[in-house]
Formats: sequence, C-alpha cells, structure tokens
Amino acid sequence: LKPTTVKTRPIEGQKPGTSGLRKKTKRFMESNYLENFVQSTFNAIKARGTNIVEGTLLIGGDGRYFNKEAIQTIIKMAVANGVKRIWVGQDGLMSTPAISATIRERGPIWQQAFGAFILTASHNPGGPDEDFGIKYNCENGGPAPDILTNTIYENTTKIYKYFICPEFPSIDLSECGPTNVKSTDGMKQVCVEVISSTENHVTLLKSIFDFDAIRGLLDRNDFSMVYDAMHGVNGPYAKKVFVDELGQPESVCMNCVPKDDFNGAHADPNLTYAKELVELMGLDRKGAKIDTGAKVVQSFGAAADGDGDRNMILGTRFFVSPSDSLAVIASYAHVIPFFRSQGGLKGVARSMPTSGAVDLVAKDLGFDVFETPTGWKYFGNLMDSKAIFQGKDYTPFICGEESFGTGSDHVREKDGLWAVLAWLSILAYENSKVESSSKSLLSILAFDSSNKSSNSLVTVEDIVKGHWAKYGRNYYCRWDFEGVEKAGAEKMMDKMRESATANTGKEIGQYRIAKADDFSYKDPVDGTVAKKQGIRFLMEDGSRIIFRLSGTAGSGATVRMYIEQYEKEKIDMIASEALDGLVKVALELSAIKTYIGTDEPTVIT
Ligand code: VG1
Ligand code: CO
Repeated sequence: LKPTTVKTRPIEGQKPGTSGLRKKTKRFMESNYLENFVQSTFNAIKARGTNIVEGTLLIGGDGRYFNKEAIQTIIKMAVANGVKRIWVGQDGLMSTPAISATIRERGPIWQQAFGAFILTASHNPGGPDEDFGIKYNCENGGPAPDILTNTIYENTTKIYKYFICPEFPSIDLSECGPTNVKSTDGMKQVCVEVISSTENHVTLLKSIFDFDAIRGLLDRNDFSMVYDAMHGVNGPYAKKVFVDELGQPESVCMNCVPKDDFNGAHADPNLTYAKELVELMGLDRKGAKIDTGAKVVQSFGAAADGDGDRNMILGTRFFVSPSDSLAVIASYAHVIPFFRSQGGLKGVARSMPTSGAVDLVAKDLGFDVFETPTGWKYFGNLMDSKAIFQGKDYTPFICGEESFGTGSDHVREKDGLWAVLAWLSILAYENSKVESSSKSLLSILAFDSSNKSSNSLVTVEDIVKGHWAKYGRNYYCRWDFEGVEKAGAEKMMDKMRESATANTGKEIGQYRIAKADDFSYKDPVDGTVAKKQGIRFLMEDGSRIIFRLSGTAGSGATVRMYIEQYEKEKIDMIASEALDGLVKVALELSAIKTYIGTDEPTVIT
C-alpha cells in the first residue's frame, strides 16, 4: 500500500467543459494524461476540505472503450492518495444518474460517498478512435461546481507529481463483493467493493413513482412500448425496471446490451441518431409522420444516451420536443407520488436556451422559475438552496434542458429513466381516468379526457396537444454546426458580442430586436457569476435567437443555434415551417456562412 511518487509535467487543455473533460480516447491513453487530471482533482478536493480518508469514493462509467483500464488506474491512485474505501459499479458500469443516486443513497452516514469519478463522454461516440471523458461529482451527487472545476484546471497547469500504488492488485470487476487489502505491517486496510450498478438507482425510482399504476398501463392490450438504450449504459437499468419490476417482455428493451463503442453508432437520443426507434414509431428524421403500411406502430417509445442521463420521448407518430416534455411533466407533477407527498412542486428551472414553455406552467400554477446557464451543475445549488440559502427551499424541484435532459431533486443529475417513468405515470393517470370515466378531479390539468370514449387510449399526442391548447405552443428548434473551425466560430461569437448593444432596437425581417446581449447568470444561492453563456437576440414579440459554442466537443468547435417562437393560437403548424422566417433572420444576424464557411447544419433537433 506504499504510494509511489511519479514525476509528471502539466499537459495543456485539461479544462473541464460543460460536463467534465472530454477528449479523444487516444489522448486519454497517452502517458500521464488521465493521471494528471485525477491527481489534480484529488488535490482540489483535499484543499476544499473533503475528508477522503473517512468516506467512500465511488467510481463508474458508461462502459466505453478504456473504461475498465481507467478505473483500475483511478483505484490505485485513490489508494495512494489516502482513500480507504472504494465502491465500483459492476463491470465498471454505472449511469450518470445512478452515480448520483448512489452517492446520495448508499451506506450508513459514516460510509457515504464523498464523491465520484464518472468515466463518460456521454452522447459522444466511443471507441479507440472516438471520445473518452471523465468528470467528478461531489457529495451532494451533483457535478463539481465551477469553483471546483476551475481549481482542478489550475492544478493541471502546475502539476509535477502524482501518487499511485502500482502494486495494488487489479480488481475483478465482474463479480459483486469486497476485496480487502492490508498493508504489509498490518496497520492499514483498504476495501474495494464491487457493487450492483442498478440497485440504488432502481430502488430510488420505485420510491418516486407508482409502479403499480404504470404496470396497469403497460399491461393494457392497446398499449405497447419500446425503450432504446442505444447500446449505452442504460440497458441493464431498463431491463431491471421494465422486465424485472414491471413484468414486461424482454422485447420492450432494444439495444440494451452495453457495448464499448455503442455499436459504432452515436448514442444520442434524437430524431437523427435514434434512427431505428424513430422508424419504429412511424416518424422520419424531421419528426414527420411516415407510412408504415400494415405495421402497427408502438404507443410509446423512448431512448437514452451513452451515460443514461438523456431521454427522448415519442408517441405514435409523434415527437415530443424536450422543452415541451419539461413543461408537460411540470404541469402533471402532482400525479407522481414523490411530488404529491411533498405538497406539490415548489420550483422549476430550465437552461437559458430551453424554450419558455415551462415558464408558462410555472406562472399558471404559481411556482418559482429559474433560468440558468447550460449544464446541470447550476441546478444543484437551487435544489440544495435550503442548506445554503437562509432556509429558502425550492424543493421539490423539476428542471430540464432542450438537449433531451430532464430531472428532479431526487438526484443531482439529469435522469433519462426518470423522465420515461414520469411520462408513463402521466399516461397511466390519464388512461385510468378515462377507464373509470370519472371527470378530472384535478381541474388544473391541461388535458381534459372526459370526452374520450372509454376504450380508446389517451396518447402522448393527445397530452401534448392538450397542453398547447391550454398554454400555447413554443415552436422550437436547434441547429448544430459540428466540427467547424474554432477560430472562425470564436470570431463570429466575438462579433455578435461586440455588436449586441448596437443590435438592440434594430428591425430585421418581420422582427424587432428588443434586446441583444451575452447571457450571464448570478447564482441566487451562492452569488457566483457565470459570464459569456450565449448570445441572445430577444425579439419584441417574445421570439428568441441564441448562439452558443458547445462545451462538450472533444475536438474542433460546435456552434449551436437555438430558435424559439411562441404562438398562442396557431398550434398546428409544422415546426420547421413555423420557424423558417426566424431561422433566416438568425443566419443573417450571425453571418455564419462568412465565418465558418457554411450555413448547413450537421444536425437539427
Ligand atoms: C451539451 C448540452 C447541454 C448538456 C451537456 C451535457 O452541452 O447542450 O445542455 O447539459 O451537453 O450533457 P454543450 O456545451 O455541448 O452544448 V451530457 O448528456 O453530454 O452529459
Ligand atoms: Co449524457
């Protein structure tokens, strides 16, 4: 157990982005690359006062190529840095929300995890020629806040040594159970325990939702569903929930065996990449209905990303935009026991580029709404506000992003399965209402199912359209320009930033710019300020155009263009047609073609 000190040198570019450090796998496999980052993290958390000697370190990943090797290295380094208890997910697998749940739920107080390393590059492709990633989550189960990731980054720029126990045995990750290792003098003992990847998370989900009600829905003859884990880490969780707990056939789970390269695909749940599922649901990649002939289309479809924190929700020939999904779930929160038992929702939050659909629900139902920068770490402070912010409590809390992320304060990460179970709860609720043909008890619900005939299923489409009818529709799309030249993209952003004030008041197309700025956010709980979070053009009629550079791209730059337009009455248009005019304005305002050489996006979501 004797630590060895290894000499190293700073490696440039180890700054964590929106969600950890992501680079090409080969870069991560270069000597000292992983080690430098891990040691810099240990140095940062020790300086912050984390007691790593008493508590437990949790490690898990999304199963991508290099996952297991990285875990063995982190174990050896953790031991050298003084950690005495380590939990590792079986086979090295643990979804991002499951890590969060396990930090928060597992073990008696004195054993609880002080933090976790998550080996993931989320939705980025995996494999020797693709991406790898690592991030650190804190004792609340949430991603390290900016203040900590900044320290980690600073440490990486001045690191000259790291500690490792090269003799520490490699741990067999395939079987659950503890391995105890004693120092030669018998004075010190380290325990590495391989734990179930799914247990803590699934137990938590069972305490949140009414599984009997969901089973009632799934068992109906006229209801069918399919869940696509896209060869990512969520497969085993989906099987536990849908097959073991809810008694459904295995066929419900598609692509549910994790693969280290996600089968060569892009494990990102959207209309472009979840192609197989999208077709099964009777849609094309633009979300338009396709003719499936005699083939019956499923009632419900959902997909996850590589690390299981994202979700896409589909109904029969119907795509639910993530921003709408957030708004619908918030409006139905009280049908979920977790929220009902706590007296209903107290707060909602969305990232700035996410559409304002949820704001309308918050205003209607009277809960606080927050607009935060992109990335999950900003939500955590709001959820933990009671502890930090003079007793003001925003929980229970629901939050989400336009990038297919939804969640609540049951954990401190977005949670793909949670969102799916939330939707199934809503469907179960509406359909049991129809069955008993009783009128809605909760008149605040958007959808009035009392006029449906008793044997027809209330669908996902019915629910979303009911929502639009009540609140109006926030037409929304995001255009991604992936793998573009960084210098050009940065120049374009600088230009828009400089001319923001000049743009205010300008007329363009049928729009008038009420305000143009670069979004900055002052955390209401701890007062920290995040600047340069996206250029916004806020139009007088409430429409918005937003530009950001991605903070998760492994290499090169990705420009994201977000377009939103609100319509109170005209809710039945095709989204791309409704947004056509505003898209043109956005391309003109940014002069994107001059800066990056194209105005053709790689992906539209
Ligand atoms: C993207 C999304 C953001 C999300 C982040 C992490 O970040 O836009 O909403 O929180 O990915 O998601 P960016 O900086 O590339 O726009 V995950 O599922 O990749 O951890
Ligand atoms: Co993810």
